[in-house]
Amino acid sequence: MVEYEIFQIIMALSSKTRPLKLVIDTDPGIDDCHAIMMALSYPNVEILGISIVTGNTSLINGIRNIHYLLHTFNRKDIPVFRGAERALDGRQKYAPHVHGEDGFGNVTKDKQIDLDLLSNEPAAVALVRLARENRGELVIAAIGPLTNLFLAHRLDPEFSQNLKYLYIMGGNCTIPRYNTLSIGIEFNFACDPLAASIVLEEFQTILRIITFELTCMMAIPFDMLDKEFLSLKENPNNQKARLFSEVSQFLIDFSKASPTNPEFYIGLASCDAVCLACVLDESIIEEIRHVYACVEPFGKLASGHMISDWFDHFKREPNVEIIANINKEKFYQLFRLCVQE
Ligand SMILES: [Ca+2]
Repeated sequence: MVEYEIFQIIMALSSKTRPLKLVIDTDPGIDDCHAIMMALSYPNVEILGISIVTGNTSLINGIRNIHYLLHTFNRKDIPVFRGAERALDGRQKYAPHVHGEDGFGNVTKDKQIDLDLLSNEPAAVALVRLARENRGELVIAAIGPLTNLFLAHRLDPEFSQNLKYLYIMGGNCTIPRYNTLSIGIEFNFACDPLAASIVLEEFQTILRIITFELTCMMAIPFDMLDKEFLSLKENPNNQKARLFSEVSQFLIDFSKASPTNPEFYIGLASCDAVCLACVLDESIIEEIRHVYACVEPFGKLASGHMISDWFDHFKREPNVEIIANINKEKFYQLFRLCVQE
């Protein structure tokens, strides 16, 4: 309780400092929903736009989902930008088994949703413009495949230099201590390996990478989820808790039923929420590894695999900051924002 009170004081203090200028680039699936709910609930952040990319679900589903979320929060001030409908190689790789047919746990698929926040400006153009308008200040949280970021970079070679940070939820981790957990290829990088490869190779800004394995280490235990999150939906005034509960159930069921990797599925791994937690409150980061990393762009078996050169075999300057550990208790405190009134 004392810890929580301190957290509240810090939140109040942070609202007095200059707001974080943020754009979220997303493929709105269930963990994207958590991440964005957290950002919308954080006191000192100015969300300049949300750009949509194909990934967990189709582009149109993603656009519908984000409107459903923003309408629930009554946030008509945030523009939504339509991004890439396919990866650079033309593929569309969805994950309906994890996120439901609609990407939001089958909550939005039969609903009439007004797409009133959708801008005419294409996502890549908007990203370039917002980076120019907020030179040196804009932070982008990329929580889907990196297609839109690649396109912005090709439109404007100075795009990445204009950013303060690019946070990426993506990539696998092969730090020796995680070897037993590594799956080798992470979904976002697998969706558009070429875009991921170019972003890591060519971007000239601070790239902070939140790997899949780190997000699994931060899974919310199921008993905590029941007690502190899902039970709050019974309060008729808590619309956030109801949204959280209805959208999350599909992913919870998937996580509980997954027999493939019991080490991961001890709770709800909300990958994108871990990324946004680092964006919103850098103080939760406990360990950063500066390393040269690259992505296999075309491989027959391993396209999208991130290679982190821990032992300097390539003799290249570090180009990324891999977030190797964060404070779990602080992450849980930030995650609770998703359902707090
Ligand atoms: Ca995502």
